[in-house]
Amino acid sequence: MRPPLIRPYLTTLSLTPENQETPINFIDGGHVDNQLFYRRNHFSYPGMTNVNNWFLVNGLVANPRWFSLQDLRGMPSKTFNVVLECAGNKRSLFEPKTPGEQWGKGAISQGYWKGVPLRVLLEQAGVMGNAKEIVVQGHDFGKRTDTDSLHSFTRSLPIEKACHPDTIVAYEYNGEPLPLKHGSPLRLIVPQWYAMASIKWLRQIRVIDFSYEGPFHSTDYVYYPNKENDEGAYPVTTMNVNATIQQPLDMDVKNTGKHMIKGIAWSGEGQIIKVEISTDGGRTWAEADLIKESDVGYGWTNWVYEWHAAEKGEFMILAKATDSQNRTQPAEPFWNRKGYGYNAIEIITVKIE
Ligand SMILES: Nc1nc2c(c(=O)[nH]1)N[C@H]1C(S)=C(S)[C@@H](COP(=O)(O)O)O[C@H]1N2
Ligand SMILES: [Mo]
Repeated sequence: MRPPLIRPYLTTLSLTPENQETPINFIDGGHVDNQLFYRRNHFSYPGMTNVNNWFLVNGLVANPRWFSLQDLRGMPSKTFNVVLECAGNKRSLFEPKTPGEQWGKGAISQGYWKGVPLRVLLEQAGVMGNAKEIVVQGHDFGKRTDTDSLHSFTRSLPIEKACHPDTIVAYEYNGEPLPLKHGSPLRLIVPQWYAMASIKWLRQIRVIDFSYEGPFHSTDYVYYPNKENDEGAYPVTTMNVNATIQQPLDMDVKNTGKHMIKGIAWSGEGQIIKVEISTDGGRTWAEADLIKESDVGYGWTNWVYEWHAAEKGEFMILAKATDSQNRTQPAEPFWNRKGYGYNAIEIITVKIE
């Protein structure tokens, strides 16, 4: 008899809109199955009969035009392993706490995205020399708690990032058409940026020569260092260098002997070059083995460290990643009012008996 199929599932934060996190402790290897990919939505899903198989490129372009799914399928494509991390990943770890979805460590996933470079589409539309930003709109819309009017999920991207050769309009995930919940039929994938930039259900891209302002751009996804005022605010863009311990689990109880400590590390700038582990609360550190992926994509790096637990007691295990820009995880998180970009050194506790 076959053993029953037992597998992890998503953790629910809210249902309408749907916000659920990946069981990150139980993700093995490189590519998250679409069923286990975290889901982050600001509104109800757009009615699929309203979502067209095409989107409009207009604004400062010589030839405003539509691009259909069929058009894109006929063009040269790129496929990358890209990690998407919500800017609110690990928000629940902030002290004092910050309002918003109380994500644990699972607002992150990755897999193979296939699509056409946005710059090719912008070139075909004849983007003009004075272009400064592109304003990207999704099909989903609704009310926000801070206004009565309806808003769509709309944000802008600097023209340089829009024209980066690896910013793509994706139509496949892990070799299948994009899942409905992850932006079908077409979504933007912006490697290295927090995932609010990777807009789902593409409806329109407008090229502009000024600084766009909108609630999902200049109210949300902004770091506000102060609780009481907006001084020193600046936009959320690239992912911070970060690491998560997948195994063992926090507060696990183990026997003395050998234990594999494993996890993931990622960064929005450059590559992960080092993950250091401490099994004595940060007094001493040793390097974990990095497991190199064959493709140089924009994915996370898996790592392992063999721990010889000789003595009994409670042990604080720390993980600290460093990237090729020499950015490393801080001991203290950078607290900000909306709780974005948490990347303090990862800590769990394990009891050995
Ligand atoms: N149209 C649209 N795009 C969106 C969002 C959204 O609510 N609407 N959420 C953004 C945010 S904040 C994140 S973290 C990712 C989540 O992508 P996923 O649901 O495919 O995991 O999508 C981004 N793109
Ligand atoms: Mo997000």
